[in-house]
Amino acid sequence: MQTPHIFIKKLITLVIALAPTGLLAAPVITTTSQTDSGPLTITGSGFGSFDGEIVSWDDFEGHPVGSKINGLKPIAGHTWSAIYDYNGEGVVITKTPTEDDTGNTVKVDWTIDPETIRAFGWAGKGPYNQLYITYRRLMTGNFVAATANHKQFYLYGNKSQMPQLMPVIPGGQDRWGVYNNVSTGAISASNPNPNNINTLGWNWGNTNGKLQRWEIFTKLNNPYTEKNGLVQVWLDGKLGIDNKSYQIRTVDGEFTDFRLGHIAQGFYTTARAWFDDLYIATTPARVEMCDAKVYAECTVKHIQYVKPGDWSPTSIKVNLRKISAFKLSRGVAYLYVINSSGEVSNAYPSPEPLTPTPE
Ligand SMILES: [Ca+2]
Repeated sequence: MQTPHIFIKKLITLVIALAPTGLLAAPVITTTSQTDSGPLTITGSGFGSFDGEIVSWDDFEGHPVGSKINGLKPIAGHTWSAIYDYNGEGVVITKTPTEDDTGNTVKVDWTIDPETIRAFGWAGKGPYNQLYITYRRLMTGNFVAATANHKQFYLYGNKSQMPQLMPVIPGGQDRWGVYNNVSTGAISASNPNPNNINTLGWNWGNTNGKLQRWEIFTKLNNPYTEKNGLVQVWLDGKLGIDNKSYQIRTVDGEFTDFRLGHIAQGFYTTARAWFDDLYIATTPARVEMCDAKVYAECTVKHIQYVKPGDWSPTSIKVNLRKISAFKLSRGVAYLYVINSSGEVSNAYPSPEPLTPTPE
């Protein structure tokens, strides 16, 4: 005969064992605190460990306007380089070309030293089997769906340059998808969406000339023969591509190169793009500030850079950034903690007053 407290202990153990791990791990923000001009401390539970490394973070404010990208050191991660060792004026630091935003950005300009492929990032790193990639992008140019082939970035791998992955408007189409450069692209009953075309109507027309936040999370299929790879894309906070059964790779390789800007085939004589707040990590764990109380309804959303050493399961230290973006809109913003499993916390109102930090 068991004594009641032993029975209860066993019952609790059983309940914990049966509960989905995700439920137990969900992050909760309980409070924030801040001393004068110091970092904000976010306190709560379920933040977990950071569980990865930041391989790129740059807001480009530390680089003088006019600097060529080659050799610039980001705030965190790999030194920037241009593809094909390009060292001309086609990839340089410029001011953001919009009135409602300030600061420095990277301009990729295919029209200078005209070339179909112009891009920057890093090569020969990792290898990586999982990456969360985000940036703000503004692109212009005379894209023509019938003739143009445009890719925002390229991930290359270490097995004869495979695996690969790229946000793409496939040739002859005008809607954004994500492609591994392996599939035939042919639409069939068993493969109705081979290019992972988005479900929210993102096309050249409604992404051209706008400064927008792109987010891509990918996890390679494992083993490489299985169709269990992950590809998710958010544009201004909205999830428009969500494939959890993609065979990204067909070889036993992983990603080693990242090149942002990339191909503007068919319109390279007019194509220009500006990129800012470029962040890449091997974990989706991060802090976001956004304009909505429901995370999936965020439209203005800015990543809050956290050094991995400032992240613990119950507390995160962060210097808030891009606060002015929310002051200009509704004056209210919400903090979110996303853990390394991609689970999103409750919305926590931004601390008052919204103190802008130098940017
Ligand atoms: Ca910037």
